[in-house]
Amino acid sequence: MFNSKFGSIPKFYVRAPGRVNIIGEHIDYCGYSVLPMAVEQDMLIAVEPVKTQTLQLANTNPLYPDFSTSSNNIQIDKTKPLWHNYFLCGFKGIQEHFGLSNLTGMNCLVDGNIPPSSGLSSSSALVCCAGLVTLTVLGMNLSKVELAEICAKSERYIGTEGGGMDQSISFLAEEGTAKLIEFSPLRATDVKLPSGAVFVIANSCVEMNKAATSHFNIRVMECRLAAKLLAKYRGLQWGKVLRLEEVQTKLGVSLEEMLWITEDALHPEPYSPEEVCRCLGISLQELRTQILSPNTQDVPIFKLYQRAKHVYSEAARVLQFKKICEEAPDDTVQLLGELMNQSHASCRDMYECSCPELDQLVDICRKFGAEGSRLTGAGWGGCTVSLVPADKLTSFLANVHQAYYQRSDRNLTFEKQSLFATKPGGGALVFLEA
Ligand code: ADP
Ligand code: NG1
Repeated sequence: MFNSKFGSIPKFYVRAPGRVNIIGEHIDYCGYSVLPMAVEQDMLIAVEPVKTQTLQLANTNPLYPDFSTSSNNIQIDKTKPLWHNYFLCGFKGIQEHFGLSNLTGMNCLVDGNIPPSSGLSSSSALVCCAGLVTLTVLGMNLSKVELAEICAKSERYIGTEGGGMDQSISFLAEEGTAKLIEFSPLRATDVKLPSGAVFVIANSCVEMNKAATSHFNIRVMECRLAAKLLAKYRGLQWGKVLRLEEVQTKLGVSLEEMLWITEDALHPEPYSPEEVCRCLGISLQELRTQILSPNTQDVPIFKLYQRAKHVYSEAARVLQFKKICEEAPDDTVQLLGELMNQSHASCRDMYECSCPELDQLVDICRKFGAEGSRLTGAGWGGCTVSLVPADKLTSFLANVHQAYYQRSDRNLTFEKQSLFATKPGGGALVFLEA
């Protein structure tokens, strides 16, 4: 296909994987550690550097139209998350990092098999793959940590205020192990998953694009506001505080204590923008221009208590999960399953990032043998991840298939991509011709 598109052959190939987040949802952008693993599904880009300053992009999937632009004038339209804009995020991130204005052009063919808008990070895999493509064309070197940080920052050009989990695992993943990803400074530690159980991904087949809606950014802003109100309540300089983790670190208290402080400082009733302004002693104009993102300017209410409760309790669950994996007691699988179930309940009730289909799928997975099941990724659709004892895997897959995907009232096209067991995969790679 490369040959028929560009009349030449690729010089090298780059792949970057998607991921499944096992536990630690919506807390990376609050500064807290998360526990993902790379999946086998990935973005693969065939590349030919060219002498002209033109960037030509094509895709093996006809849903994603060809695109061409000058490599010296990269414009990313935040209002339309078209596929090529994700490529441009990675491209621009590397270009800016090296302060280059004159980049050579390239011909690229993209081939991806990560289900899009399903919580398995197809967007970040594309951004990371494009970043690594650009670095390779330039003949420059960066560490995996540097690449992950650049790509996490540059994916925000699409308009979403995400954390760094997806880009970090895409670069730092290693086959056979999940990773605890910690931030500031970014680092990844192996987490040995229990033998005797398997992680199974099931797609609810409800798609939710993070950049095309404001759901995701509203949550980021609610956490930001909660952090500021908590900091002010405890007499900290709240002006520069952006993340809930900063409040905990500045106070030097435990996550459990942060849950009590949240109970004292915030109320469960939603906050209007006017109330937030009164609490912080700022004007509506300041709230909008100095704190909120462009797509959350007119949000009528903010649920600060619920979001902070989710974040602090979820951060604690991640640490418990890792500890159980390390200590490996006899009932490891059951204990891990319980934490995953608690995580789902918190995402559903406190963070409100589930949806009826995800809740139903989680129930079906538990009914047919999962020790734990939860939504994974941003939510509002997308996939669940379930922990299934290995001896129950075959019956689990057959029963979930029948109960969720074969229901006559649902118009689902079941593909191999919809329900599958997964193992920790490796990270991004460059394949050079010998
Ligand atoms: P995710 O949770 O998978 O990261 P997003 O909604 O954030 O979901 O991003 C999905 C977007 O990523 C798609 O709408 C598309 O623009 C882009 N994308 C995903 N897969 C591909 C692909 N194979 N080729 C081109 N673009 C893709
Ligand atoms: P998805 O939508 O699953 O790729 C998003 C964010 C993550 C993280 C999760 C929720 C981006 C690129 N990704 O992931 O950073 O916040 O939601 O845990 O913004």
